[in-house]
Amino acid sequence: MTDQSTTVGRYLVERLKQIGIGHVFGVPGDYVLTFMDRIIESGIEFVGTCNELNAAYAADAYGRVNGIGALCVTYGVGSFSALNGVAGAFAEQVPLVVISGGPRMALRRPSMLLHHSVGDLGALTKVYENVTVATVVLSDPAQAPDQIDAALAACLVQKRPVAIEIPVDVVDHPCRAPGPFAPPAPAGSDPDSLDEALDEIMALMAEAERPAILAGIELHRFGLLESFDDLVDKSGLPVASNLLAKTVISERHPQAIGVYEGAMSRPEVRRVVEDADLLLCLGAWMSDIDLGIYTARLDERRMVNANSGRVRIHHHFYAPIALGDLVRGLAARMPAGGLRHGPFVPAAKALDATTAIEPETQVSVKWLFSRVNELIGDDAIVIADAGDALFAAADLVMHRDVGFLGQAFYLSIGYTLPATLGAQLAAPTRRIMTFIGDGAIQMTVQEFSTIARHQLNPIVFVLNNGGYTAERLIHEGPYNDIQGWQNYRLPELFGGGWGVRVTTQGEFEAAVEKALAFTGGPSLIEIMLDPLDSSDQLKRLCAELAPKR
Ligand SMILES: Cc1ncc(C[n+]2csc(CCOP(=O)(O)OP(=O)(O)O)c2C)c(N)n1
Ligand SMILES: [Mg+2]
Repeated sequence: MTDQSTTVGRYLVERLKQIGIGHVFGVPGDYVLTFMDRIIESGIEFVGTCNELNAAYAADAYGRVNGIGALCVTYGVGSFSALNGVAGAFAEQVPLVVISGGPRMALRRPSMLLHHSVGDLGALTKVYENVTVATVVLSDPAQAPDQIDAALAACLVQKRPVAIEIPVDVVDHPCRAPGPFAPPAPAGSDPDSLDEALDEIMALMAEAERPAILAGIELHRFGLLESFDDLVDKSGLPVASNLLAKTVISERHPQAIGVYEGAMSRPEVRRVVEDADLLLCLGAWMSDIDLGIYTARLDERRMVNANSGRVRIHHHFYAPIALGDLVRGLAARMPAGGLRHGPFVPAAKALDATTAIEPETQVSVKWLFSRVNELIGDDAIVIADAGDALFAAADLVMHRDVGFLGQAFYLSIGYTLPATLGAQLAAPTRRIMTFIGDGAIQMTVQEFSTIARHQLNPIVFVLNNGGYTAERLIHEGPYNDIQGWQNYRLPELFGGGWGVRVTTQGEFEAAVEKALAFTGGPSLIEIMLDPLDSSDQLKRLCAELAPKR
């Protein structure tokens, strides 16, 4: 007789605990209520959000900080609502477990029209297959443990979302008990390919006069920050990062030069990266944003690119090569004293300036971020939304790794307010500062209430420039206007924290002083900006994106 000592629902929550899930975000529905009971009895905290899109964003940010995140929603209406958030996690390689309830197996017959479905019960799976690395329906309790383990392994190895649908009548069905969780072995390297690639890279590095490193997000996703730090220290080389990968290294590190994003970058960062006679790109993917909308002047003949399990040197490839093996291999081969390199300016030195405060002058974007740079503490996490906030935040100097979160590739506006909830629950002792536009906040504003409900104390800066400025600068039209909100009154409406509207630098100073001292709930500082004021980065980007006549 095979072991039947637990149930499918309990098996799944036990596995979630074993892989490090402490919170699950979601919204209930009749298809998922009994599974939610299993979550609650397990000791995992269920965090109710106002809608499922926000649950996905919150779980995504939780996953970026914690290493893995999870959401739990009802069938159809819940899963479809969450989809955009899951797609963002897929695009930016965030490990996320999407659990949904499902109709009873006993009712799944072609003639049945079941509520929350689109009619065809296969439709949801077909849609989710495009934004996950595994989508499973636990239709057979005997198979469910293996399906769960395989899906979670795919999530952990590939660092991308998986979807698990658990039908109502399967939740409490007996199944075998979970053993200890064996984390899946990371994808390995071919030893000969690795050796040869290391030899070739080291020979190129030894010849180069101005080598530099461009650091990408895979260093974070694959848990390589310590190994990378070691390589950076031993090499002595300047390090820039992509915007998505901002803070894979502390930006106070003496070799960290800041974010590279083509023409959007500061000129001194651009010079080091584009003039490098050998650019070692580690775990970096080059999205159009990372390339400053193709304004980047990077020459393949002077690049080594290691990502997605392979190494490309000029125009040839080595594979399979795990990024971790390459990073550790390079560190081990670095000559004592490091490599020769060209001149560079550390980000901390380039950007540390005292910002003059003129109490009566209106706050501008440039002034704001220069001032915020001085306010960032060691434990800060900055979360920046995909309007001007994201671009302006690129040049903040963050002290610690994992100090910056933003959807720098997928760019879905509204991500950051739910992300603030998720990140703060994953990192309760860190001070979160979130920068969100007046347009973006209208997308996901309800989650301010969940932040207040849990008495979390991030500081949310709402950049109110009277609409969609990023779009205005690309192409103006009446669609870029929005209904003006009194955002500073949200804490009053949602019953927690406090808010204030500021226009001048003096008002900003008073507000931020109060917010930094306040720990009883969220602070919301609404900053009134000129509609056409923007960061230098955005001005450069919009000039590139404007329709060419
Ligand atoms: C979900 C989603 N819808 C639409 C867009 C297109 N979009 C990009 S930026 C932007 C305007 C954002 O406005 P706001 O948050 O006020 O920031 P601002 O541009 O004013 O800095 C829009 C609508 C998007 N990126 N994501
Ligand atoms: Mg705006």
